[in-house]
Amino acid sequence: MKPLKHLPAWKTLEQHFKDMRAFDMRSAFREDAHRFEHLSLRCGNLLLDYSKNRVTPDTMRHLMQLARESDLEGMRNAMFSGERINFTERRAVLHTALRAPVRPPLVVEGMDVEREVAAVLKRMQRFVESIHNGSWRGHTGKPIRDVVNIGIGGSDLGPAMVCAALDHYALESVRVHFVSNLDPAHLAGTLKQLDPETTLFIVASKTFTTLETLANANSAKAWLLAALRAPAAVARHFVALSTNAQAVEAFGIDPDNMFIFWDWVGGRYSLWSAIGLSIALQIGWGNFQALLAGAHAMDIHFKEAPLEVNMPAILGMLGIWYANFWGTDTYGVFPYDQRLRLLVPFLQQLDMESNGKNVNRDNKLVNYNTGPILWGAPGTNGQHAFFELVHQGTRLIPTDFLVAAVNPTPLADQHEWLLANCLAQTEALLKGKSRAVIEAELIAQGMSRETAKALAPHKVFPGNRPSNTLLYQKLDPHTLGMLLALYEHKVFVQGVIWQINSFDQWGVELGKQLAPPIRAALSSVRAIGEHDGSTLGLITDIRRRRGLST
Ligand code: G6Q
Repeated sequence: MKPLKHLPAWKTLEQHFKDMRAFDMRSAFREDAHRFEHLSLRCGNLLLDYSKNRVTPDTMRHLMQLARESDLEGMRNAMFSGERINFTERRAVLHTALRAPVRPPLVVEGMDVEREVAAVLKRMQRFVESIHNGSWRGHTGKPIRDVVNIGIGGSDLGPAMVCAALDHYALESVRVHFVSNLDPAHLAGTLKQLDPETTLFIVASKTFTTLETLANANSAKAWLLAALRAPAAVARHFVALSTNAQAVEAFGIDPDNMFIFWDWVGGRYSLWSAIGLSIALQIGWGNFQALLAGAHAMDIHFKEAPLEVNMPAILGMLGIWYANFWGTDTYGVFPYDQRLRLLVPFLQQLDMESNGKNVNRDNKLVNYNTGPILWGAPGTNGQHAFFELVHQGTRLIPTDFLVAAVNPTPLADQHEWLLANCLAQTEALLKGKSRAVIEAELIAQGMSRETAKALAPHKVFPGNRPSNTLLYQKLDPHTLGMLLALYEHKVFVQGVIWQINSFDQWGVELGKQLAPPIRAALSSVRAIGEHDGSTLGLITDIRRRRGLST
C-alpha cells in the first residue's frame, strides 16, 4: 500500500493548501453567485449545504482524486460485499445488510446473510407485537408496561439515541428506559420508578461478557426475584440480544427469548440489528422498518452516487481537508433539535472509536492525524455556553449544524426561532463582523471615539469560519435512518483515507485488564501488587479510608 503522504493527490493538496491559506469565503460568495448551488447536494429530503467551507470546486476535485487514489470505491465495494475488511478481528462488516429490504442473495462464508437477517427480524416483529397487543404477559399475568434495556457502549448509545430522537413516535402502551453505567445509581434510579410485575428487561450484549451489563442484569434479576419469588419469572421478564447463546443460557434466559446477531455487526453499528429491539418496542414495528429503510436509502446513495455528488464522501473528505491540511483537532456537531440531544454521544463513539487509531493497514504507525475529537451539544443551548470559542477563539473548528425545516409541534413559533438561530449562527461564523463596523456602531450609540476604539477589538468576529448545514424536512424515522447512515459512511470514508481499520477497538482493552487486580487490591483479601506511584497512592488512600492495612 502506498503511504498516504506519497499519493500524488496528497502532494497536490499540499500545494493547493498553500494557495488556499488566504482564502476568504466571503469573497468567494461575492465572486460566484452560484456558490450555494455548486457546493450543496440533496439526497431524499436531506440537503447538505457545504458552501460555507474553505473550499473551491478545485479543492473538491483534488479531495475526490485523493479518495480515488486511496481506492475508496474499491474499499466501499469490499465492505458491501462482505469481505473481511475488519482485518485485525478477521471479520466482515455488514451492518448495511441489516437494513436492506429487498436483498440480493448475499452468501458470506457459507452463511446466507439475507435469510438469517430476515428470520431474526420476523421473530423480533412477533415479539414486539406480542408486547404491544398484550399477549405477552408478565409472570403474574399482567401486561408489560416498562422495558429496560441493559447494555453499554454500542449496545446502549444507538438505541438510547434513537428512542430519544423519535419519542414523538412513542406508543403509549410501553415506556422504554436505558441502564448502562456500572454505577449502581443508574439501575437503582430506574428501578425506583418500576413495578416488577409489569417490567421487561432486555439484556443487550453482543459478547454477553461485559462487566457493566452483567452486573446490572444480575442486580435486576435479584430485584425481580425478590419481588416475584419464583425463578420461573425470569423467563417472562428477561430477554437477551446477543451473539453468545451459551452465556445467555448460563445467565438463566430462555434461548427462546434470545434474539441473535452476528460477529459481522460491530457494536457501534448494531442499532439496526436485534440491538434495536428497544427501538421497535418504543415506536412500533412499522416505524422501526422506516428507520431501516432510511438507512438503506443512504446505503444505496453511498454505494452508487459518483464521489463528487456523494454525501458521505463529501462530508468525509471535508473532514480530511480540515484535519490534515488546516491542522484542526476538533470537530463540532450542533443539532438544532432537542430530540437529537443524544446524537453527539452516539457520534463520539461512532467517530472516535472507529477512527481513533494510530496504526495503518500495513501495521505501521501513521505520520498524520487521524480521527478528530468530536464534541457538541444541541442548539440553542450551545450558543449560551461554548459558542464564544467557536466564534472568537484562536482555534479553527469545522462544524456541522443539523436542523429540521418544520417541526410538527403546536409551539410552531418557537421552532421558527430555533431555525432562525441555527441559520444565524452559520451566517455569523461566515460573515463575522469587522472592527470598523463595530466602532461605527458604538460611536453611533453615543460612545466616545476613544472608548469605542478600545472596546471594538473585543467585539470583533473574525468570520470566515466553516460550517456544514444538514437541513431535513422533519425528524421522522426514515430521515433519522438516513442521517445516521450518512455519518456511519462518512466515518468509513475517512478511515479508508487514513488507511486504518475503523472497525476494531483494541484501545478499550487495557483499562479492562487492569481493573480486576486493582479491585482486588482495594479489598483486604489480596496484596496491593505492582502499580505506578500515582495509582499506588490512590489505592493506599482508599484502603486507609476503609481502615485496611497499607
Ligand atoms: C462498540 C464497542 C463497544 C461495545 C460495548 C458493549 O463498537 O465494541 O462499545 O458495544 O463494549 O459490548 P457488548 O455488547 O459485548 O456488551
